[in-house]
Amino acid sequence: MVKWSDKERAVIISIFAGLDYEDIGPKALSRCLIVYPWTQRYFGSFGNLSTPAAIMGNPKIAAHGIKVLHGLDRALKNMDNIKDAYTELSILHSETLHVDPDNFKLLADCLTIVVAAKMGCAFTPDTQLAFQKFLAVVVSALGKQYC
Ligand code: HEG
Repeated sequence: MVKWSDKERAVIISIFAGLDYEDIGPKALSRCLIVYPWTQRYFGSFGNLSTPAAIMGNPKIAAHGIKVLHGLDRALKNMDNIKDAYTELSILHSETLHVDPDNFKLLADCLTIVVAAKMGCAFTPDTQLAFQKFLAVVVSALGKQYC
């Protein structure tokens, strides 16, 4: 089981408390689709993804980015059992959506960059440490039901 220090818990809770899901979610997902274009293959039914501008202006991508961020609330509320909290979502991504689990890390990295850009100087190394640890646990949990 993952251990969290009081400081890590406090940092993670405070990052999410200050997060504008409607801004950060779309930015993180669209960055992932632009920087790692092969991730677009899962969003074939989402309409125009032909240019970075099209991706950033695509309302379905924006809505899905918000949904993904809300998917992280589950980890936030279950920090001591993130693995079990993601069983269903891991099965969905594996068996139904067939998302390559390597992509979870790519999206997590894009989210880190977007959050860092938003927080500026407040995104200290300690903050980065806690946030990346949190995302690494989520990424691992989402990959758990793949075999
Ligand atoms: Mg996934 C659906 C969360 C990475 C592709 N994703 C979903 C849903 C959630 C979610 C909450 C909705 C599930 C439902 O309707 O029951 N996704 C989620 C998280 C992360 C992640 C928390 C990683 C941090 N997803 C991810 C990645 C891809 C992907 C990297 C592809 C590159 N997700 C994907 C697709 C769907 C979901 C294609 C279905 C979208 C739809 O058809 O509406």
